[in-house]
Order: sequence, then C-alpha cells, then structure tokens
Amino acid sequence: MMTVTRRLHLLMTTLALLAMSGAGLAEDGYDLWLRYAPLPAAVADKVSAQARTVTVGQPLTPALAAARDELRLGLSRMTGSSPVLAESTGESQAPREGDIVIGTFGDSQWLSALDLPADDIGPEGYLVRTIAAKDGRYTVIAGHDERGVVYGVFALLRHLQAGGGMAGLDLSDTPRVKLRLLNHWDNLDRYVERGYAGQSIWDWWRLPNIVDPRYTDYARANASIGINGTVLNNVNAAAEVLTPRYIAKAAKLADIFRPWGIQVYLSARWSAPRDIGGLDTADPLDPDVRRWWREKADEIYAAIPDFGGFLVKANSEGQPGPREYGRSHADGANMLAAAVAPHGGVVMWRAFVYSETDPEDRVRQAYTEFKPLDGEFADNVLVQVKNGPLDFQPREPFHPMFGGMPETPLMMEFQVTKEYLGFSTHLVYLGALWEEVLDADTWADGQGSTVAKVVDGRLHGHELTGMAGVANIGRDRDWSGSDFDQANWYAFGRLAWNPELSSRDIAKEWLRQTFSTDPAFVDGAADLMMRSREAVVDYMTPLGLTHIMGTGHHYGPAPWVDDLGRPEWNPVYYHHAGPDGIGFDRTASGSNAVEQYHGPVGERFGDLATVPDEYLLWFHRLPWDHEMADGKTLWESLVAHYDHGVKEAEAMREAWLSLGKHVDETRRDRVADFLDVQVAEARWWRNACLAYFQDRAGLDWPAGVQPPPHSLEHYQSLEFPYAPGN
Ligand code: GCW
Repeated sequence: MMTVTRRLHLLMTTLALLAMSGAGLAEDGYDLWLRYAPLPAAVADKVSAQARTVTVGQPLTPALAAARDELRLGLSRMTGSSPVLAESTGESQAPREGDIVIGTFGDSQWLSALDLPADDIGPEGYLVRTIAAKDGRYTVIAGHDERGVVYGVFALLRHLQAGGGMAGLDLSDTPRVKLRLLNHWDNLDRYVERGYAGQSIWDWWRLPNIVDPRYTDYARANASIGINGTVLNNVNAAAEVLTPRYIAKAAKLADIFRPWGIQVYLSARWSAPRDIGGLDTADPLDPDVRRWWREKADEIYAAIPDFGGFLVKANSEGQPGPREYGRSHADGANMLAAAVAPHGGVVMWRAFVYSETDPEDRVRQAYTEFKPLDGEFADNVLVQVKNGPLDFQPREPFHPMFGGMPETPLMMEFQVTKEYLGFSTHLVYLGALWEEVLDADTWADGQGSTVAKVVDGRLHGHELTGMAGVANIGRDRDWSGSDFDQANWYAFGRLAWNPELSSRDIAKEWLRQTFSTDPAFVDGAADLMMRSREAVVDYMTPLGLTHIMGTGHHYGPAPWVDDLGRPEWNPVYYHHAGPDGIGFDRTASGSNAVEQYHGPVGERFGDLATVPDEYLLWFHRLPWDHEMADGKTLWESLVAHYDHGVKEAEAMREAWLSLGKHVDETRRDRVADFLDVQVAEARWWRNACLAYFQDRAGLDWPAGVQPPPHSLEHYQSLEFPYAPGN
C-alpha cells in the first residue's frame, strides 16, 4: 500500500510537471511553435548538463535580458531544470563546462578573445557554437547586434525542440532581407479586414494604460522567426491613428516590442492633412502639406525614436492619393519620404493600384502606371508589390513589376490571411505558393533572375529590401484561427529571412516544434501540407481561372456574378465563359499583358505550346474542345481538375486520421473537424463551378462524371450575410 506521504509526493511531482509545461499542456494553440515540450529524459539530462549556467554580456540591456529569459524559459520547460544565472563581470573569466554565454561579439574580453568567425556573420545574424576549452565545453550565442543575439537564442531553442542536442553546435545565419514585416489590416475599432481569427489583438481603446500580456508573446513569436517590424493598422487607414492619442498608444506597443527587435510602422491615410490637420489640400507639392507631414513625423519620432516609417495605399479602391492633384505616385511617396528621412525612416508605397475609369486589363494597370516611375523614387522608398498582378489568388503568375523596375527596391507583399483560400477553415499551406513565386524566373538579367533575387536585392544591387505579410493574427486563443494556419505565419517569417529556403523544410521545422518530432509524423504531415496548395487550386480555380469567389466577402464560389458596378469586380470579367469557350486572352491578340514580362517569359506564357497548364486560362481564351497535352478536351480537363481537388481534400482528411495518432487528442480532433468542413466546401466549390460552366458551355458531362447534386439556381441562391472579414 502506498503511504500517504508517498502519494502526496507523487501528486506534488505531477503538479510540478504540469506547471512546468505551462499552458502548453492544454494544447490550445496559444504557445504556437514555442511550446518547449519536455524532451525525453535521457536527452533532457544531456542538454541540462551543457546548460548549467547562463552568462549574459554587460551592460544588461532589455534585449539581452529578453534573450536570456527566453533561453531559460525554453530550457527549463524542455529539460525540467532551469540554468543558473550568472552575470558577466566583464573580466576575462573563462567559462566552464556547461556554461552558455550570450552577448554581442565585442561584449566581453573573453568573447572578443575567442576569435569567433564574426566576419562571416552579417547584420542581425547569429552564431551558436560549442567551444572546447581547457575546463570543458561551453556554448556561445553571439551576434554583432542585439537582434542577432535574440535570433541566436531562438535558433538554439528551435534546434533543441526539433530533437537536436547541445554537442558540437555550429549554427549560424544572417537574414537576407532587411525589412521583414507583418502588415495588420486592423481597424481602430478592432475589426480586422480579411481577418478570420477574431478581433484585432490591439486593444486600442485601453492602450496605453492597460497592456495585454499577449503583446509580449506576439513579439516573442515574431522574433523567433526573424520578423523585425509590424505595421499596426489597416492600409485602408483611419487618419486618427496619427493623432497624439493614438501615437501614445502605438508608442506603448513599440516599447513592448523593442527588446525583441521589432519596430513599429503605421499606415498613413493620404488625406490626413485635410482630415485631421485643418488644411484644405493634401497636394504633395504644397508647402503647407509638406510642413504638416514633416512636423507629424517629428512628433511621432519624439514618441517612438525607432519608428520604422509609413505604409501607404493611395489612389486604390477609393483611397485618396496624389493623383487627385495631378501628381504621380513618386511625388506622393517622395514627399512622405522627405518627412521621415531625417529620422532614418522609410516609406512603403503600395503598387496595388487599379482605376475605375481605366478600361485597360486590370492585371496590366499597376505595371503601366509604375514602370515609367522607375528611378524616380527617393532612396528611402520601397514600392510594395503583391506577389501576382491581380490579388492574392490561389494561383497567379508572378507580378511583372518584379524584374521590371531595376532602379526601385521592390518589397514583396504576401497575404498570410487566407482571404481567397478558404479563410481559416481550410488547411492550405502557403509556403508552397510563396516558394513558387520566389523561385519564378523573371529573366530580367538572363536566366536565373528569380523573384527571390529581386526581393533580396541581389539582382539589382539594392541594400534596402523588404518582405511584408498581411497578418492572419487575431484574438482567437490560437492566434490564427486554426492550428495549421499558424504554419503560414511561421513560413512567412522564415521566407522573409531567407527567400530561398525550401517550403518543405520549413513545414518540417514547424511540425517538429508544433506537434511531434516523430519522423513518420513529420514526413507524412509535411506531405499533406505540401499537397494542400494544389488541392485548393484544383477545387477552386484550376487551369488559370481566377477571382470567381463570392462578392464582397470572397467566401465560396460565384463564377456567375456579372452585375457589379465595375467590370473587373465581376468574376465573369476573368473568364467570360460562353458557348464559344473560356479564358482571358492576354496574348498579343488580346490585352497583351504578356508583353509586360521579359522576352522569354512573355513568349512562354503567350504561346499555347509552352504555356504551363497552371496559367492556361489566365493568358488564353480557348474553345471547350481545345485538346490538352494528355488528349483530353479542355472541358474534360476542367472537370477532372475539380474532381481531383475534391479527392485531394478527402485524401488529406484520411491522411490526418492516421497521422493524428502522433498528436494530442485536442488538436487531433480540432484539425479533423476543420478538414471535414474543407471536404464539404471543396465539394461545394466543385459542384457550383461545374454546374455553372456546364450551363455556359452547353456540353454533356464527360463519361463517368458525377453531375452536381443540385441545380445551378440552388448554388446561385446561397447567401452569406455576416461572413467575417468583409
Ligand atoms: O485583396 C483586396 C482585399 C481588400 C484589401 C485590398 C488591398 C485592404 O479584398 O480588403 O484592402 O485587397 O490589398 O488593399
């Protein structure tokens, strides 16, 4: 029989263990990829033997303290024992077996005495290395700057979470892109435009006095993947964010984020001098307007000394802009750039511009407008370009501005939130989509001129580089609205750090930290993630179809919509399906959008013999009986793609049912429920689209194909008031 004391002891041990693993045990998703789950006992012992003491450089700045605390948190959760804290005396006191020393290269005498390969590491880069010394082995985590030290700590924790040990450590890396930013489309009333994870995490009303602990966890999560800036408010901006009240609120967030290396930026409403400044113009060449922005910038920098700068959506979808005054985008951007330049700030000017009065093919318009401005932007301006020329669709060819504006730093804008890809309910791993874009060859300077090289500045020799991700973060407990949507946040950060990383490797890295290191699970789940992107393309918009989502909210299929105010708002604009065929002619006989690409690319897209099936109907209008490479007609092929998409969704669900055994019950079931929704919605997409296209084509169903279970009218009658994010 167990004695009372022994029972008590057991209970205490269990409670202690529970407390140690913290919120992670509930697996509610809050801890993201920073769960720091307990390591197997044998591994944990070895790790703690090499992590007995943490010594941190002097002076102990907030950033170094943050790095140290994160390291101790991670180690204690993973190993069950917390390393002892030792503060460096600054003397040349040699570390001993089991020490971890963190600091910048120049920090202390012995760190600089070590002769570490600091020259191989660039700004914000890190080095994590085991050093064999007389008194035993110890570990150094160092960088030139504090951000590098923070990133080094996270690199070590990532390595340990993924099952790596402390022996023979030699991890080092430097980010390839300078500005690695989230863009929040968060309104000041906490509504998130295109947000599917609840309200905004910024509690604007209660800031700056009341501070949600989430703000720190947000910063930790971002720092762990190398994100170094965040635009707090929606590009459809309210001018009030530039008033003193809101500047104070933003300043509070900046204070919280600073130790983690994250700078705050704001979206500026172009007409702010009129809206809140008492001027009667916002003309960028007007001296009063220029003075107003200069003083506004000074005011912001007084409150936020490391303020990053402004993001601007101008003359786009109803937003005010310089064109109202007959000025160009360069005039507008340069005026703001002059206001922030004395403080080292930047302006990110969005190229997502199309006009209600312009009959030009919508996908051509941004290039047409910006290309002539190449070379006219100030040195601290980046032009921020969406990955494709339309609007974050499941698949688009890369935007021809990449490779087309050599004199201008182009910042990539990806959408992490899944406005057009099933909101947060569908499992779609965007790493695969982004990798496809970054790997695309622009041919700007011969073969191998990839979009990645444009973005990281190598192709045209730009120092100022950037990548932005429209955040998928909200107040939901799991931050992103579903377990697998966290992977998209993670992958964005990793690709912004290095646009040439493999999306499959990133998926595996994320899976190990988030779910399990079991190789059978990691390989299987990575396969599932990788196939998820093509699945959504197939059940939504195969063969180069695009923008056939429901009006406004963009939820569900509505390829039939043809009654909206502007031609390019209507799905039918993008395919014009009729008895004669389907697709948009963008060859020389049509809108000639292919001419915006460099020769070999334009030729490849423009020629039916070479255009990839993925972009077929994006660039070509074809009869339904057009013969595909595999001998099927276009109509048969379209049906086959939709069917394949549904099969893939079903297969993903099946795969999860067996992979789920490696995962805690809570998350296993939650993911399974989401996959049930995805399968049902994939069928709906397939049925609704095929019912419509069959009606337009007037063709019979190919042999063996299951006709949709409902009439076209049924699908057309579905309505979705209160769909989120609209
Ligand atoms: O994708 C579209 C969205 C709008 C968004 C716009 C943009 C912020 O439907 O909600 O507005 O793009 O990128 O500016």
